[in-house]
Amino acid sequence: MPLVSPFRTSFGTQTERDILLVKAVTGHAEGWGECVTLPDPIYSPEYTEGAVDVMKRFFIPAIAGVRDANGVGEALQHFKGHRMAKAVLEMAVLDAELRAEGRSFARELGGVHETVPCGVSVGIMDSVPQLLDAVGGYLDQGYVRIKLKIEPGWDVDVVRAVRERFGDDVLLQVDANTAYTLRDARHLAALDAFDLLLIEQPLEEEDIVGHADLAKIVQTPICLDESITSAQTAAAAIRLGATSIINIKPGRVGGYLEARRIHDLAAAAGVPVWCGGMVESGIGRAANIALASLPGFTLPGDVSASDRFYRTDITPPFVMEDGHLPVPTGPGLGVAPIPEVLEELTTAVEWLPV
Ligand code: SMG
Ligand code: MG
Repeated sequence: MPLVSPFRTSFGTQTERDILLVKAVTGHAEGWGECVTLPDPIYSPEYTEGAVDVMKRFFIPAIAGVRDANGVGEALQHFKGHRMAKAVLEMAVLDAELRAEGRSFARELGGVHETVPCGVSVGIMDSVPQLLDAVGGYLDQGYVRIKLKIEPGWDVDVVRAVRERFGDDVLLQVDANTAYTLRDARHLAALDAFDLLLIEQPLEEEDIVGHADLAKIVQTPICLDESITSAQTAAAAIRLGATSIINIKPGRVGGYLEARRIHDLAAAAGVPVWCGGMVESGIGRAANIALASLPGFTLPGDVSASDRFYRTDITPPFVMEDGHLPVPTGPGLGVAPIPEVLEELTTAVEWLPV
């Protein structure tokens, strides 16, 4: 799926999204899952062809006979890692299960809101004026929170320019996607002047202690993304003082059920969470919106309208109203791919009987 404009982060530029969808066909219903891997292992160690391989070779045979989505997690637990691949299988089975029972994702997960506020993630650009135009455009559309991607050379001055142009009331945060080291601590502390909601994942994924050290130097709250791969790592990061806010991405943590566990433990620890995004199509977006409707999601997520990334979505598009998106209420995800659109975009199909 072509993106409406290039999306640049500290780890690369995307101009299109190559999406792996999984359709689970049970005796009772069909369910959809969207895998959030990228084609290359540059955001996480996983990558799309690797996810396909591990699913075919190990995961799909292992889930033969499971009764429900909980069973998927249990059947795959003894396999290490590959959480995005696990997540998409669980998601597709959960969708099928919920559709058969007439329950929505939001209801199943414990959602409490009918709409969720929309934040938008704004990529690194060629120039500051270009970025200011983009941010202005998103604010005009009604986005209630802006996230700026940063990297060395595109950080303090850029944030200052956005504050100067749009004022102090805009909810603003930054995401480094691991682009810094502890040696940059003083430099990152210069961001404290701009009243940011948070700095997302400044240091390497595995550097939990480094984030705890950084949190003592920088006043802006540290929010981990890449580092949080499970409820266990979330609990450890909170306990060590490495993160005071958590970005929950269901794919990264192995699925929506683990995402809910992180939500629950964060709430118990008084740690706010928000829902991250992986440039999902309407399938993944629907489930993310449902997750974002849980009570502990007290900050706007990277939950944007379909047209933030796609001119044509594969589901009926999610359209923002007043800075919010409606939480789907229909059975399961509440949306499914539009057959003709899906067919036109499909490059390969494989049917794997379990
Ligand atoms: O879906 O709105 C979105 C993208 C949000 O910035 C976003 N995601 O590190 O949080 C992140 C990045 C990863 C993007 S990789 C596709
Ligand atoms: Mg991030």
